[in-house]
Amino acid sequence: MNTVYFSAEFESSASDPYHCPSSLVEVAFAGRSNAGKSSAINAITRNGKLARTSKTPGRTQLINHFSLKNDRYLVDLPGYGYAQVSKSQQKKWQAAMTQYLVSRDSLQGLILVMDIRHPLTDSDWQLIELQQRGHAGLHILLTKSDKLSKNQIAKSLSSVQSKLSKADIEATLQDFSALKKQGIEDVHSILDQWLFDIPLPE
Ligand SMILES: Nc1nc2c(ncn2[C@@H]2O[C@H](COP(=O)(O)OP(=O)(O)O)[C@@H](O)[C@H]2O)c(=O)[nH]1
Ligand SMILES: [Mg+2]
Repeated sequence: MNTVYFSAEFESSASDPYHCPSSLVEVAFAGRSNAGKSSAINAITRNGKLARTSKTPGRTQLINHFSLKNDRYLVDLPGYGYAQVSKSQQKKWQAAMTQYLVSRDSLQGLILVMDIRHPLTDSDWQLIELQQRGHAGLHILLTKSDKLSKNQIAKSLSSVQSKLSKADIEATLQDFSALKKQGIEDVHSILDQWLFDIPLPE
C-alpha cells in the first residue's frame, strides 16, 4: 500500500484553471454534485475532513488542489448538474472545465465519480467528451455501491462498460463505497500508475 495518499494536504482553491498552482503531475476527480466525490476523496486519503462533504449539493464550485509529495496533486473539480445553478454559472463551469480538461499539461488522469444508481447522465457524457479531447486517462468510480446488492452492482458495471465500449471510450471501471471503505486499494493502484509511474518531465 502506498501511504502517500494519507498525507494529502489542502493547497489552494481556484475559481478557474488560470489560477491553479503550477503542478508537475496531477489527477483530478469530477462528478455530479452529490455523486459522492468529496466522500471518495476523503476515503482515499483517509482524511474525513480533507474535501468537504455535504448533504446540500452544489456547494463546491472551486478547483481544489491537495498536495502529495514531489509536486504531485489530487484535484477536486467543481460539481455539476445541479438544477438550481443559473445558465451563466453553467456556462462558466463549462468554459473552466474545457480549459482544464483539454489543456492542462500536468493532468495525467481523470477519475469520474458517479452514483452507481444513476450513472452516465448527460453532464457525465459532456465531461467524458472533454476528457477525450485532452490527453488524460479515464477511470470511473461507481460509488455508493453499499446501496445495491452484489448482483445489481455487477449489472451496473457491465451496463456502464458496454455503453462506454459502444461510444468507443477507453476507461477502467470499478465499484466503490466511501461508506463501507470498499474499492480504495483499486483507486490507489490507478493513482500510483498515473502519479508515480511516469517519467518526470525535464
Ligand atoms: N451510502 C453512501 N452514501 C454516500 C457515499 N458517498 C457519499 N455519500 C453521501 O452522499 C452525499 C453527497 O456526498 P458528497 O461526498 O458530499 O458528494 P459530492 O457533492 O459529489 O462531493 C452525502 O450525504 C454523503 O454522505 C457512499 O459511498 N455510500
Ligand atoms: Mg463535494
